[in-house]
This record gives sequence, C-alpha cells and structure tokens, in this order.
Amino acid sequence: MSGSTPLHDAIVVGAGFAGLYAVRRAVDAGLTVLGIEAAPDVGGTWYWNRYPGARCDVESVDYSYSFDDDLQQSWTWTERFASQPEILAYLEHVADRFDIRRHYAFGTDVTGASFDPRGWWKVQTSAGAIHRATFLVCATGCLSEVNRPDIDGRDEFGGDVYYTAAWPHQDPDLRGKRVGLVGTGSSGIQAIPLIAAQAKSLVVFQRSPNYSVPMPNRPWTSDDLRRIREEYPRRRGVSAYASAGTPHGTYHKRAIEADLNERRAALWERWSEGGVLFAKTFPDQNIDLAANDIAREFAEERIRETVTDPAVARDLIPVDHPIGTKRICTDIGYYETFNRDNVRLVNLRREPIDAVTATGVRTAAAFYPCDALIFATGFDAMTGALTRIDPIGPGGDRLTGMWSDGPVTFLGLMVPRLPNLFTISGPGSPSVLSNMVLHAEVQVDWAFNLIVTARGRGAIEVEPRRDAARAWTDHVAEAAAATLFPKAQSSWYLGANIEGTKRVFMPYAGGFGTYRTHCDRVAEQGYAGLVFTTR
Ligand code: N01
Repeated sequence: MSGSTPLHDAIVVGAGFAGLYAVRRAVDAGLTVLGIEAAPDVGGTWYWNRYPGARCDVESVDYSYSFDDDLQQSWTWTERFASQPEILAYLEHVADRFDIRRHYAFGTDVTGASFDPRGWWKVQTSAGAIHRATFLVCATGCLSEVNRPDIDGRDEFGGDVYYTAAWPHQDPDLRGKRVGLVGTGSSGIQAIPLIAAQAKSLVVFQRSPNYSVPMPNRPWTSDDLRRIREEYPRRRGVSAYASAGTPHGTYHKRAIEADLNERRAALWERWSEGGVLFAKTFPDQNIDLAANDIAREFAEERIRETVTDPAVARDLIPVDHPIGTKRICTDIGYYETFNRDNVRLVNLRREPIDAVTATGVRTAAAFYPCDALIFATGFDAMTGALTRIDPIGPGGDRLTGMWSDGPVTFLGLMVPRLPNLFTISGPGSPSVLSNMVLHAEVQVDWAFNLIVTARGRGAIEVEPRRDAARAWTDHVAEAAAATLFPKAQSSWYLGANIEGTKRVFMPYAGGFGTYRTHCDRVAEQGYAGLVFTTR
C-alpha cells in the first residue's frame, strides 16, 4: 500500500484557522500538501459550534489573520465581537481568496497515523484510504473533540438531544418546548439567554458555576474601522509579543498597591470593556490570591445586584476557583436570564443527576420533565483530538502511551519519538490562553520554517530530543505553578472534565510573547534541542 499512494510533502489535518494557514504556508514554501478535514467544509471549531449566541470573546479585529496585509485591510468586521456566522464567512473568504479548498479532502476523518521507518507518515481515514506524507501537521484544534458525558440513561431520552459543539445547521425550533440544558461554561452561558427567550421553559443543570463578564458588543462604525485599519501595523506589532496576543495590557499598578478608589475605577473600566480582559485587570491578579480576591469580589457583587433571588445568586457564584483561573466567560444577558419566570437553576452539587429517563432528568431531589435536552458539556480539550488519532512512531511508541502521565512536548509543537509531527495548539503551548489566530500563525510559521530547514539539510527525519522535551514540559509546569491557575482543580485546562485523564495543567502560562521568544530563540540557535536524521 505504502508505495501506491502519492507521497506528499505534508498532510495537514483540520481546516480551521490553523489548518487553512498551514496549507497556505505549505503551498508558499513550494511543498505538495494534502489537507484532510472531517467537516464538509472549512471552519474548524467555527463550523461546528453554531449554537445560538456563539460569538468570539476576543475582538474581531484581533481575532483574525495578520499574515496578509491586503486581507487585513479589505475584510470588514461588522461588530466588535464577531458572531459565529461572520467568523465562518471570514474563513470561507480566506479559503476562496487563497484558493485553499482544492488541497483538501473534506468529509474525511483521520482515524490513525503511523510513521513508516522509511521516512513518511501513513495516515488512515474514515474513507478507508491511507495517505502518505513526509510531515504530518495536526491542526486539529484544542477544543474540537466533543465531550458527550456518560450520564446514566442518556440514550433512553425520548426527546431531541443537541450538543452545542455539534449544533445542527437547521436551528431546532424550541418554541413551546420544555428544555433542559446541562453545562454552564462559555458555550452554555452564551446559549442560555437565547434558548430561554424561545423555549416554554428552561431548566439549567449547573455542576460548576463560572464567572462571566458582560460582552458590550456593538457594531463597528466606519470611523472605528478607518482608525483600526490605519493602526493595524502598530496594533499587530504590540500583539505579536504581548502576553495574550492582543494589544491590551493590564492596569499600570498592582491591585494590592492601588487604593480603594483606584481599584474600583480600574475594575469598572475593565468590566465595561468586557470580554476576557477582566481576567487580567491587574498585573498581580493571576499570581496573588489577595489581588485576585479584589477582582473576584467585584464580579460577585455584579452577580448579586443582577439576580433578584438571593438564593439563585448564591448558586451562581463560583465556589471552587479564583476568578480567571478557569476560562472566564463572556455573556449577553446571562445573569438577567435567571430573573425570568420560565427559567430554573438546578445546582447539581446539591442534587446530582441520578439519571436521564425517557421523559426528563431525575436528580437526587426532583424530576424535571423535558422535551429537549441540550448538552453544553465542552470538550476533551487540548489532547483529545490528538490522542484520538494516536500517532505511532517508527519504534512503535504510541502518543497515548507516552502521554499517559500527562503530555510531554517540545514547545507544545513536537513530541519525541514521533518524528516529523507537529501538534499545532497542542498541550505545552499558550494556545487557549492567547489569541488563537496569531498563535496559529506563530506555530505554523515555525513548523514550516523547520520543514524547509530540514529539507535544506537533507534530513528525512526531525524530532525533539527527550531531554529537550522534558525541559520544556518542566518549564510549562513551573510557569503554571507561578500562577493561580492550578487552584482551579475542576478546570478543563487540567483535563479535569474528562474522567480518567491525568490532572496536568496543559497550556503554557508563561505568556504568548515569552513563548514566541522561546520559539524564535530555538530557530536562531539552529534548532537546538532537535535531532535531524539524514540517510
Ligand atoms: O465547555 P466547558 P464550553 N454533568 O468545559 C459541565 C471556548 N469557548 O464548551 O465545570 C454535568 O467550559 C461542566 O461542569 P464542570 C473557551 O475557551 C469560547 O462551554 O466540569 N455537567 C461545565 O459547566 C471555553 O472555556 C467561547 O463541573 C457537566 C460545562 O459542562 C471552551 O471553549 C465560547 C458534565 C462545560 O463547560 C469550552 O467551553 C464557547 C456532566 N457529566 C467556548 N460534564 C467564546 O469565545 C461537563 N459538564 C466566547
């Protein structure tokens, strides 16, 4: 079989932000490339997550490619925070503009990959094909493997079942229906207000409350867009080495150094700016619990003053983590929704779900009849899409085996004993803690510069040394330990939402700019830490 299919220079798995850019970079580098994507078209996470209210919480003008100035100057974002349809339209436009689709096999799931010791990856697909390529670029996304929790009786339910992360193209008609929704992370929090407005009744089953900041979305005016277009070079320049890959910093003083009035003013300013920025109001907010408490208490006051029933407000206030140590959510009218007569909050920590039955959800305290169930239960994040492919190296080492004690990577991009493989946005990279689009550009550029270098050196294999990957992984752990992130023990950042997963803080918390500097330095030093094999 191995000799019968064309040997591509690279296979790129995924057609989201990272995958599309990777295919484009491959073509630019004069490489032959095959893209493989499970969905029927481009979009990645923005193809699947089309639930009501889906919107990005990073400003549209930042959450977009920077690699092509004409693209940047000509695309018009209509709103400050782009909706899912607009982001998808943008990715479709990018695919058309750079003629990327023709390189893809769509509707094709990658089911496995193994490295042939002769120097290429064999990639198996759901279509029964085996494709070959010297390099395998997994642009599979860190929030793509849907978590379908194994709740007793889930499959017995007689009504309609929906997952926010695999929402139908035809929006379901929930009018007149009694809807149950499980999950109050970013997806649930965005969807709940719109579902409540449509359904006859909505029961929200909440296991862990999260902090959410209102999203002050508005249309961009033509003046805004002119200013942003003029400022783009500076804006991108600042973002390139900023801690989260956006042009925003923190307040100039630490929270514990500011007086009460100053703190309140800084917190109000950030609160009204909206989005994830509130998680970084003060420079010490994510490293010092006393500073974090100041921001946390401010956010909790906002919940108490918005939700009219004090008991419901109490249940909506997180109990298990400092603010921002789980991904902070962004909403339009979330807390207000609990003032509606047709909405009920069920605290699963007080009354856990016993079972789903044919007609509803039974908890330890009551039965809630439902006509439709929505699971906003998130993802097997960061590792799920990679371990599902479970690449096998030339020595028979499997990714799942090597990561059974937690992921070990070099720069969150490469794995020892799996040569010529790139894990874009993988564990050990800042990914989910940063602007994912600029992050994808940094990693994809780094990967393709390395591919070109390896070919220039006549190498057929390149992989990280084990000690180099160990050192990077230790550095990732140290960076997390210097923050409050590990205090959120129920976070998907640690894989805590997936039973059986080893709890390890997976993203690199040292900052996007710092990470980029590490990547630059490795390349400048001739790819120190990597082994190039020639034959
Ligand atoms: O997923 P989540 P998400 N029984 O894992 C609950 C990005 N994103 O899709 O916390 C009952 O955050 C689970 O409870 P717990 C963003 O990075 C961005 O909402 O595990 N409940 C939790 O409440 C985000 O962080 C945007 O106790 C169960 C919820 O389901 C990431 O995607 C929008 C359960 C899952 O929340 C993931 O967000 C959307 C069970 N068996 C997403 N299993 C924006 O840009 C899970 N839960 C705005």
